[in-house]
Amino acid sequence: MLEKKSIEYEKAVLIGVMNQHQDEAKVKEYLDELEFLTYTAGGEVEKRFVQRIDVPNPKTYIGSGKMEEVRQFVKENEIGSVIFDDELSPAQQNNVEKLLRCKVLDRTSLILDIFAQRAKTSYARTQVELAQYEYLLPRLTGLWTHLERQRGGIGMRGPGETEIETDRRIVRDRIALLKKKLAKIDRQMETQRGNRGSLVRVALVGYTNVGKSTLMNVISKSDVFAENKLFATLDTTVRKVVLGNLPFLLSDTVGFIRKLPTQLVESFKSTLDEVREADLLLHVVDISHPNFEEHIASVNQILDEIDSSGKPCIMVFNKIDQYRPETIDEDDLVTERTTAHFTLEEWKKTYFNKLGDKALFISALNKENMDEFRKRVYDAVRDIHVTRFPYNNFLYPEHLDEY
Ligand SMILES: Nc1nc2c(ncn2[C@@H]2O[C@H](COP(=O)(O)OP(=O)(O)OP(=O)(O)O)[C@@H](O)[C@H]2O)c(=O)[nH]1
Ligand SMILES: [Mg+2]
Repeated sequence: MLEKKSIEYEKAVLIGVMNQHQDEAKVKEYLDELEFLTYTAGGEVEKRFVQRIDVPNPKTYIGSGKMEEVRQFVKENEIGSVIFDDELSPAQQNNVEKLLRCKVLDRTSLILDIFAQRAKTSYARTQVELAQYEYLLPRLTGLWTHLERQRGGIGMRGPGETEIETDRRIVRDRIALLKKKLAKIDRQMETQRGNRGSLVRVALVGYTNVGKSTLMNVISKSDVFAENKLFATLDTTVRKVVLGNLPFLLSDTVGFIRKLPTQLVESFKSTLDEVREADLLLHVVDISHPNFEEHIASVNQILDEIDSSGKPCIMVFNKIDQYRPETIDEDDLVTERTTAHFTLEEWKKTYFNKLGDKALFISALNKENMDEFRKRVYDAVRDIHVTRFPYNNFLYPEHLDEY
């Protein structure tokens, strides 16, 4: 019998704010990404609300007039979730939920939700669950302090308080348990990594959806899940790859994103150890994305957070087949030329100037420029190999025609 497949998308609205640091174009880009996240999580965006506001309202994040507009829309259109682009304080989330009477998510909880849906192995699931509880804990506290302030503490003792205290205790116990479980898996993983011997280790890193897994599949002939959604990969895959006569280990791991929740960075410690312990990073960039330079900055920031920014690194600009610069009409005398109008050649020049032979332009999908990619990776791995095993140098002469 044929399986009847119908995907039901939950209706959602997005809320963003415009301030001194975020102009209209920036807010649009951020909300585009939030919409992609929402779609990945199984939601369909019905409308975006944007408010010009410099200091967020401490109670409801956006002002009361805008909130009323949102409330009307939510009520009339059977909206399931309202999603804010920024992190809400526990009190704000609580207040807004009461006002709108629907689910209220922020960027962090949305990303956590996607990770929860996508975690397949028990290891990934444990890491996500830990991050979720870490997110929840101050929110239980927030609920309580919020009520306490309102009612002055008196009358709050009794079942209400006990209930929250119990909840908090349960969550704390669960966090302790998950941490223990992860510590145990961490030790196993460490031993596993130790068993891999002294092979040079190369890690694919980059923003989510840039093509890391696709590239992994091309060069290691493996079959890692790749998809046009965010966070297709949560677990790390490691493959032994041989280029010419040179074997090394290549790992594909979780993608990064702007404002990656700190809870996730912490609980994915072991997954990220693969990056931390790598000898060489291949920083993959989706050059066809209008925001790719900001993506590079976000990735570099996270690399810095996990003490990995000083490693040898090759910037791999992927998806050159899909790159389209913005154009200016001939009779348009107003629009100024910016980097958005750069041709691919101009980008190449820019990055070759900046990084020399540490920049590379390819299409993993069409297998364009893959020979050069292999050569650069070979050279970089060989450099590391000969410093590690100087006596072994004769094994790896420079015969570039071999691979
Ligand atoms: N046009 C084009 N699309 C590509 C290229 N490389 C990858 N893609 C597509 O980009 C999407 C994301 O690819 P993945 O390999 O899953 O990306 P990833 O970086 O592993 O993503 P996460 O695991 O989600 O972080 C898929 O739809 C790929 O088919 C390329 O060179 N050109
Ligand atoms: Mg992937």
